[in-house]
Amino acid sequence: MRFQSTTAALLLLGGVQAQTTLPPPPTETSSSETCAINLTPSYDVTIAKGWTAHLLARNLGFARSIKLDGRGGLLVVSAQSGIVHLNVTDRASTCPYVINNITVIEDERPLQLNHGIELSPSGRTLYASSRESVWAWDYDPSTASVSNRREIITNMTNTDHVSRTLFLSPSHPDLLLVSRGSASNIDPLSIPLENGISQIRAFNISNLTSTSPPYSYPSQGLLIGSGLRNSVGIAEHPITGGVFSVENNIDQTTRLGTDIHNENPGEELNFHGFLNGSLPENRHHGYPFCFPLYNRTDFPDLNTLTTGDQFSLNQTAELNDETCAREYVPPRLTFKAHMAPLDIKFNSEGTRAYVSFHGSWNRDEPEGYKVAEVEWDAGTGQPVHSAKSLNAARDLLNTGDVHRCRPDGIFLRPVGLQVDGRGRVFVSNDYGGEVWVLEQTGDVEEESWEEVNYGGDDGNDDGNDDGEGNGGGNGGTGTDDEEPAETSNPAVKGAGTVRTEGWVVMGMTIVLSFVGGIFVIVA
Ligand SMILES: *[C@@H]1O[C@H](CO)[C@@H](O)[C@H](O)[C@H]1NC(C)=O
Ligand SMILES: *[C@@H]1O[C@H](CO)[C@@H](O)[C@H](O)[C@H]1NC(C)=O
Ligand SMILES: *[C@@H]1O[C@H](CO)[C@@H](O)[C@H](O)[C@H]1NC(C)=O
Ligand SMILES: *[C@@H]1O[C@H](CO)[C@@H](O)[C@H](O)[C@H]1NC(C)=O
Ligand SMILES: *[C@@H]1O[C@H](CO)[C@@H](O)[C@H](O)[C@H]1NC(C)=O
Ligand SMILES: *[C@@H]1O[C@H](CO)[C@@H](O)[C@H](O)[C@H]1NC(C)=O
Ligand SMILES: *[C@@H]1O[C@H](CO)[C@@H](O)[C@H](O)[C@H]1NC(C)=O
Ligand SMILES: *[C@@H]1O[C@H](CO)[C@@H](O)[C@H](O)[C@H]1NC(C)=O
Ligand SMILES: [Ca+2]
Ligand SMILES: [Ca+2]
Repeated sequence: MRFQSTTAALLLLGGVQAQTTLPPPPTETSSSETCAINLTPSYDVTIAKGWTAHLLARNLGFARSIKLDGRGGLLVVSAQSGIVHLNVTDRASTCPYVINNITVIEDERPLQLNHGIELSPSGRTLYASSRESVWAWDYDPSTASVSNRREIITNMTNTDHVSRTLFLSPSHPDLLLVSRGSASNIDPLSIPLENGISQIRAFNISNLTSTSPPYSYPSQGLLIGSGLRNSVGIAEHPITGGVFSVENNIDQTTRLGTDIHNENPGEELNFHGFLNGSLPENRHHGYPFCFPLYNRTDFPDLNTLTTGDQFSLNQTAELNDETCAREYVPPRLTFKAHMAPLDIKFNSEGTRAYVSFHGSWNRDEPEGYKVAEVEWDAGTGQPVHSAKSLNAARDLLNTGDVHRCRPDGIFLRPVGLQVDGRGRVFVSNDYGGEVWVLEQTGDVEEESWEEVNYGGDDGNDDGNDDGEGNGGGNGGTGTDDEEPAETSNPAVKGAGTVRTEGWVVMGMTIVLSFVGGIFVIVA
């Protein structure tokens, strides 16, 4: 097969990046055949070995967050059009399909729902959000209908980042967490905490009555985290109750006057403590002052910084890398720049989190456009990989060829995630107006993967990780990650395939590890 020699060369030259740019080996496996479901994707995807993927639904408009209602319904927020209920059932096999759909909420002013959705633990109260407000309804899952609309949180309007993610804590269901992003790339309005910008706040919804006035976001609620540019995904670890979020970092970045935007700063996974009263004293995560390093190559004034350390754009007496380290909470994990994480959900065992990466626009070589898994330690409730890891996110579902992710085509831009009782992962795709379902077929054991990082302070990494070159162009669409921009779905072009990806080259499994500044290939 023609991939083999190039693949081996990439591994030798490319170090860690080779792993994400390997062309998938062609295989016969197509989950749509296994499932006998006739929705064929219009673009190629690859799915990790041991998993299957199939397209569950399409024609969903700009599909953002999704929510299983516990009674067979999958609720989908479609920005600018409302909420749809997909009645999902299994055939004789475990293959889910949609029996019928019902429009639950037709969008209209003043709603303008654009991203967030939640359900109370009873499944009887539905929450959804717009740029300005959070709304609540009584919800009947047997008829997929709503009544008694009320506005419960307001005063959230700003430009630029307009999604307001909703997260109802399973361990503390009287608290609704709401994330609000910044009004610009580096937003000075986020500095005064009382502006309520670039924050996650929690609102007590248990004492709301039908006549309660809405909470005002900036001045009420409990501050869970600040200095969070745009933390679109929020999740709670199912065993320990630790709260985590994933953050979309700044674009067009310079440091000491040098352009560093392609590779830095990284995207963040932040840890917020526990809702049982054990929130950390310091809840400021750095924005708009400090940002985490991902890639050390050619980084100006690197000193001892390594992946996960937060740096400042300039070094002044008031604000410098030391201030960053001293004053602000660093991320728990850092991901490759501009992948745009939009959601995070745990499996029920707490051994793994799934993260949707919407995909980049602000880098020459496109990244993201995938669903990845991050390994967790169920007992400690923390990721297995250290904060220095370069490869904490492992690919699960990928766009076949990220270079083809252009505004004139339909492709995979994952947004919302849900995990059902069987451990299946539902994924929405706003640019395709679709929902995918991923399922681990059980023929691979849970395996952890060796962490790759820069090791000690040898300062000698550059020669090992620059084997890729910079082809490609702008893989993005000009609308960032997070932004539910208005979009018209372009025409479907051709049929795609689902291929299974395995790290099998010439019959050997390739494992990359990093030892003392040198990449070693272990077969
Ligand atoms: C909803 O059902 C109608 C038929 O009743 C169908 O035309 C439409 O494509 C369906 N929408 C989705 C998103 O499945
Ligand atoms: C979903 O489909 C099942 C089986 O046809 C039906 O009994 C149920 O009422 C449907 N649910 C909704 C909300 O339409
Ligand atoms: C929410 O408010 C109710 C009623 O005032 C109170 O009993 C409960 O402790 C509050 N929850 C939190 C997490 O503060
Ligand atoms: C609910 O209780 C919390 C305290 O737990 C309080 O801060 C909040 O204002 C109350 N909300 C309403 C609507 O009474
Ligand atoms: C919104 O905030 C303003 C002050 O910034 C305040 O005067 C107003 O009452 C708030 N609105 C609501 C509905 O709480
Ligand atoms: C909250 O939960 C964490 C994790 O279980 C625990 O370490 C902490 O002591 C708890 N805090 C309180 C105030 O109960
Ligand atoms: C950093 O310094 C440069 C040159 O002095 C200046 O143009 C730029 O505005 C500064 N950036 C920040 C974020 O302070
Ligand atoms: C770091 O950036 C260089 C290009 O400047 C690239 O070749 C290399 O693969 C990157 N390393 C990682 C770990 O992404
Ligand atoms: Ca940060
Ligand atoms: Ca970005």
